[in-house]
Formats: sequence, structure tokens, C-alpha cells
Amino acid sequence: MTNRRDLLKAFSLLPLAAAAPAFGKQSINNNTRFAPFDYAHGRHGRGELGKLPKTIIKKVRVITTAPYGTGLVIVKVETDQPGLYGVGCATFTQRVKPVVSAVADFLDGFCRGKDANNIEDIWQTAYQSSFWRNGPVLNNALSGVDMALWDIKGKLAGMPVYQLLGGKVRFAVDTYSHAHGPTPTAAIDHAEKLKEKGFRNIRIQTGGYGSTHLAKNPAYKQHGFGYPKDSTMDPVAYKRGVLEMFKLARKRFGDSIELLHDMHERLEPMDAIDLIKKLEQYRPFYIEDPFSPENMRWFATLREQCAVPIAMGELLNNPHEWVDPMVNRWFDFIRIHISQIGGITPAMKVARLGEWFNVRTAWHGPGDTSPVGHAANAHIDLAVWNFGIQECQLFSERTMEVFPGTPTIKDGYMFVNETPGLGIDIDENEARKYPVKDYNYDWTQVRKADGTPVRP
Ligand code: GCO
Ligand code: MG
Repeated sequence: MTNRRDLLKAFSLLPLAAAAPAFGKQSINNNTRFAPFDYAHGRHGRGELGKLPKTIIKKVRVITTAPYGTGLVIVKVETDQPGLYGVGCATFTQRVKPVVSAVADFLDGFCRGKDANNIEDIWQTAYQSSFWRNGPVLNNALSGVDMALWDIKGKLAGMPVYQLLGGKVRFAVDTYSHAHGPTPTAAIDHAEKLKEKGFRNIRIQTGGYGSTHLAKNPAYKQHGFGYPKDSTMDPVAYKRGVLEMFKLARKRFGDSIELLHDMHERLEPMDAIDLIKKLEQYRPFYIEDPFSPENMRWFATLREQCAVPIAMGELLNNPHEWVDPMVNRWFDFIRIHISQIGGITPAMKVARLGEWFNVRTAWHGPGDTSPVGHAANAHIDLAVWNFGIQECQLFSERTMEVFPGTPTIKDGYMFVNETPGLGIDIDENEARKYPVKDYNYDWTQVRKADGTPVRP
């Protein structure tokens, strides 16, 4: 049993609020309710001297919210220690309800009664417990628990998670932001605005992925094939637009910014190689996802053709899928979506593997990663040597109210809230105001002119 008097005493000793540096509104301290364990004196009176007492998981809850329209899934792991809980990102926007079920109907029961201190053990046993594994639904659910356990461990230690991962190797996280527009000029005008905000690295896109707005009057629609919301890919128009956009960007900015582009896998392999070779002269920082994961061996062909850095991996599920790309040096940047592979625990393993092959991290950071997921990205970014770059989002005031402690961006650098754990929380009253309305997968429905589905 927790000794209430000891706990109150520990609370009054807490220097946390004073220690948190201010980054605008985000300096709010959301972690003052739990006193870190005092190893030297066995504080809390629950364990042997200097030995961490068990921290029993009482409940694993799942919360959904959509403050900016996208359905976010957050896991909250509650423990037997008053006020001690952790939060994690389990967001899989295309399949919100199955993830909710995986947490509520399986992981909650699986975790109850287990010791929250043993992150690796919980990860390994949950991972293999279904026998069949590695799907995005189960991995995202597991990530929710995994990140929450790292959050709890940080709170127990009284340290931000990046400290537990080895401490800082950089003062902040260099990021890139997204510029886009229907025409190459509109995209570059947008990039100019981002440059004025302080971004040094900018991803440029003409329209949506694959520039589907450029496909005019596709034959399959004229013949009544497909469905009203389907969009169409015209590979020739897309390639022409991207080349023009890069040419314009270098003319406008010279070498003053780094340029990135996401091909989103939609070209046939040789078309992709042709485009990347032509982009080489514009010195891209990287080109992302030239081929789908079904086309892995094409990377070897691409590597023989040009020296454009390649980023890949947001669609990969299993940490083991990284072995071949690393050993063969197929990509330069690891684009893992951290919740998609199961959380901080597996992401750290892939990051460390990358160090051995000089392959750098560029964690996926789209709008369908929750602010909790962005915080997890940033804690790893601060601590691993082979950090490359971080994709970021500019979250609104409303989103920051739902997620107090969201990482902040200043001059293109991302800063974490410097409180124990991940430094971020979810305000459940605020979250409730923005229920998740629907699934978001219409945009994945893309076809060729004859109606053949195109894989992202
Ligand atoms: C990126 C992306 C995303 C994904 C999206 C899928 O930011 O690099 O490719 O925009 O398409 O997260 O839901
Ligand atoms: Mg991408």
C-alpha cells in the first residue's frame, strides 16, 4: 500500500515546475502530479532500499479524438500509483475502430496486473501473443502501450524520455515542412512563405500525391467504371510537373534551402528511375518512396543509376524488414512511422541498426501521427547519433489544447516539453469535443486511365 504521507512529502519536494523551460504556451507542466521514485531512500515506502517497486498496470484505456478532422487514437496506461499514467500514439487513420478494439478487447486484459517497469518484456510478449503478427492494427495498438510505458518510465525516473535513450546529441530537432499548390509556381510560392517562417528544409509537391488533379477526363470514368470519389494518375503529367517545380525552386532559392519530394510510390519502376535521374541536377535532399514495398529489389537498380539520396519505409511494418535495405544500402533515410511498427522500443532498434550502416532517421511525421506520436519522434531524434531530419506539422491552438505539451516549432527546429516522460498529455474533456466522424481512405483510391488500381 502506498503511504499517503510519504507521497505528499515527495510532492512538496518536486522541483519540476521550476525546471521546465518556456516555449510559449507549451511550457505548461502536465507532469507534476507524480513524484519520481527516490532510489537512494526507497521513497514511497513500497520497495526495498534502492530497489524500484513494481508499478502495476491497472487499466489500458483508448481515447479517440479529431481536433483537426483526422481520427487520432491515443492509449492511456493507468497504474496503481496515484496520478501515475502514460500516454501513447496508436493512430492508424484508415482503420480507427479496429485499433480501438485491439486495445480495448485485447491489450487492456493482457496488460492488467503486469509490471509497467518491464517495457521490453511487455513488448515482446504482446507482440508474439497473437502468434500471427506484424499487422498495422496490432502494431499500432502495441505502440500505444509501448509509448505510454516509456512515458511512465520517464515520470518514474523524473527525466524526459530522451534522457533515458542516452541524452541529447543536438540542441533541437531540425525539421521539414510541406509546400504544395496546384501548379509548380503555386507550390514554390508556398515554399517561399515557409522559408520566411524559418524552415531550411521544404518538401515540395504539385497538388496531392501523384498530382492526380492533372489527369483529365479518364477513359474509365467515361465508360462508367470505378466509383465517383476515385482519382486518376497521369504519370506523364505528374513527371513533367515535378521537373518543372524543381527547376523553378532552384531558380528562385538557389542553394539557400534543401528540397524534398514524396513520390508516394505511384509510378512504374522505370518511370520512377527516369524521374529521379533527371532530378539529380537539382540536388534534392532526398526523394521519398519511389517504389512500393512490393518492389523492393528495384532499389538496387536505382542505386546503380544516380546519387540522389532516397528515403523509404513509412509502409513497412516489421522491424526485420529493415535488415536487407540496411545491409544493401538501398536507402539513405529511414521513414518509419513509429506507431506503425509498434512504438519506441522497435524504432530504437532500427535507429541503432542504421548507425552501423550510416543510414539516417527521418521518422514519418504526417498529420495522421498524433501530437503524442510527434513527441515520441522528437525524443528519439534528440538522442540518436544518426538523426537525419524530421517531418513536422504546425498544430493549431485547438490541437494544443487537446494535447498540452505538444512539441513546438521555432525557426524550423522542434523542441520537446522538458518535463519527465514524453512531456505531453491528453486533456480528455477537450478531446471529447471533437469526436472522430469517419474513416479517411478515399484518397488511397487511385486508378490508371483504363481503371487499373494504382498502389501507393
Ligand atoms: C508523408 C506521407 C503521408 C501519408 C499518410 C498516409 O507524409 O510522407 O506519405 O502523407 O500518405 O500519412 O495516411
Ligand atoms: Mg510519404
